Amino acid sequence: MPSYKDRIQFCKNPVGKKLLALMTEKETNLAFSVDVTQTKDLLLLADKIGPEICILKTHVDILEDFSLSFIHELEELAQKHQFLIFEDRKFADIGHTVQLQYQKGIYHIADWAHMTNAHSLPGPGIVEGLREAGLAKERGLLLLAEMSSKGNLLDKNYANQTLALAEQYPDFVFGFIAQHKLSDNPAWIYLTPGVQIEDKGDNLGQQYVTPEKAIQNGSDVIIVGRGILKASDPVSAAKKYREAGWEAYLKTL
Ligand code: 5BU
Repeated sequence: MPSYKDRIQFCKNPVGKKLLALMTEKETNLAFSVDVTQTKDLLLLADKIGPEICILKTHVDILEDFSLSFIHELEELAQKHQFLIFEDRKFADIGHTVQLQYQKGIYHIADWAHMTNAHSLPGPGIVEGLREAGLAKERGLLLLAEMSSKGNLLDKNYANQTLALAEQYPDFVFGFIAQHKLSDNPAWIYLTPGVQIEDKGDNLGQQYVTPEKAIQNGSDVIIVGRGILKASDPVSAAKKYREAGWEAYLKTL
């Protein structure tokens, strides 16, 4: 496999390029999914875990005290620790509606999230709606090709059709949320959720693979939430995941 650095030239989206460069410089392929409901907890964790990660993944709609000043503080931390912000919004509507959801409402996601994601289910319109709003702000999009949850309906054919959809918009779509690599095109970046060192799952259908397994399956970025959040020492857990992810990557070179 070519290195993250060698793949920058193939990537046509600025966020994808930036991510590969940042991973190379910082030597981390760890994304932290900071699924907490209070902004002060989120900011505290972002400050502590920030040095270990390439991406901080948010679900802003679970925050009970969202505010614009919170976003400003988050942006400052992203600058301070050099990570990208990924709002895991999973858009799933027609182009016109997702464009409004991306730019308007309370969250104004397009204004601060370097990247977000969308289901491919609605077809090209969803990508076009987000792309129209996101390109001018130099944002990037990930398409959901596979999910980690038990019994999900995203089969092989769905993943392949998602890949074909992405291929139409390489200036905006720079990769996938997936459990496996879908193509040999070095431009695509794969982010994998459902990663934990103890690959046990939860009681609501989540299924886990280990960091090594995710990277062996062709993923580039491991996304870890509770493996870090619920650890007695989240910072040392993050360092452990960072090391496991990076070691596994070096073995693929
Ligand atoms: P966990 O605590 O590491 O299980 O959290 C996983 C996160 O990744 C959580 O925010 C989910 O919403 C997200 N996720 C996922 O778990 N599986 C998927 O297939 C997708 C997203 Br897409």
